[in-house]
Amino acid sequence: METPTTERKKVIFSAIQPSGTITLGNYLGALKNWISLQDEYRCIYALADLHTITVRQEPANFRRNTLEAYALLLACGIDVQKSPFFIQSQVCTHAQLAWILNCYTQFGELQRMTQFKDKAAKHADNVNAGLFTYPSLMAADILLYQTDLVPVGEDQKQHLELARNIAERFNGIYSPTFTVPDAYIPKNGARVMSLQEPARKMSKSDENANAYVAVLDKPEDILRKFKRAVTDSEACVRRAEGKDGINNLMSIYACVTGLTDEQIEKEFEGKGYGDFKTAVAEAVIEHLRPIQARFADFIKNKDYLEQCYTDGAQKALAVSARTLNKVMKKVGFLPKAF
Ligand code: ATP
Ligand code: LTN
Repeated sequence: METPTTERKKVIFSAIQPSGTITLGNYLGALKNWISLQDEYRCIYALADLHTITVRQEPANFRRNTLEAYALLLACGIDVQKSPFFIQSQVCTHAQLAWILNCYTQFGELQRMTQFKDKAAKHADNVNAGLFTYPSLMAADILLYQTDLVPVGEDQKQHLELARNIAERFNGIYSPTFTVPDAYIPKNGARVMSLQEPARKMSKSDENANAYVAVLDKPEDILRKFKRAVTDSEACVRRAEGKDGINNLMSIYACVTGLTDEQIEKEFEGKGYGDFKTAVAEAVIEHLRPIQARFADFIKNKDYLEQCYTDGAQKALAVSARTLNKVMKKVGFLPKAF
């Protein structure tokens, strides 16, 4: 009797911007999950560098950030043998489909995006059209790969909803063309908060470097940042409403040690915040140490990095060109004869 062995793995696509130094928030909230999904799913990952220029970048910095982010993600555990990992600007189908999708996206829909409103307020001197149409490019990224699931944090859910609407609209006008993607909300995802203002999320573009821990921060800087973390005056390590700082440190500690809240509360019973902060810092330092060591190796080997992102781009182009060709045919563009 035949056994069904070739069931299609679900496709996962996600991307991160090389807009600065990757933080513990990005790692615990997003990247750690990307790594663990690689066996069960067909994963495709990208650095969304076309998105990054919606905020002005200094060219040399931008180039360095992109290469470093690529090396760091490899160091975190993206396995390019399993998961194509590419740089968005090197795969021309993304900008091409984004233009087409712009013509199937309503002005009013884009106007409702909260990230646009936030970023427009933050960069009032440069509210460019790219910042406004950013969600159609993100929709193109996702839809080009017939993606089933998109692992993202809370902050990207609205953009994903728009991508679904665009896909459904296009499929409705023509015929089924795009898979309609779902958000993938990881079971053990973490929302890491700022160490200085624990009611706000940890963000790599925070002006205050004490508010975030970068994955590549030196051990002494990690220790100092945790020691300065804003907490409360109760001096009791327990999770409770209104204890944003301690709740955040407990979540970080739980994520890197695998302990439960009860186990953590027991471990620090009768101890002060000083001991707890040091323990969190040390656990984070140990967790990041092997990643930092692998990063140091990768970043020295530019030829290897180039080989990986070139291979990733070629694989991504082959898959995405199929979708783009279908779309162009359906819209009615005259086929190329070359
Ligand atoms: P920026 O400050 O430039 O907006 P960011 O640090 O918010 O950047 P993004 O590049 O927008 O990071 O996000 C990359 C991924 O990391 C996304 O999936 C996002 O949901 C996730 N992420 C970002 N910040 C956090 C956080 N503090 N906690 C958990 N996940 C996060
Ligand atoms: N907008 C995302 C990065 C991003 C993305 C994507 C995430 C660009 N394209 C496609 C998931 C799928 C961000 O800023 N975090």
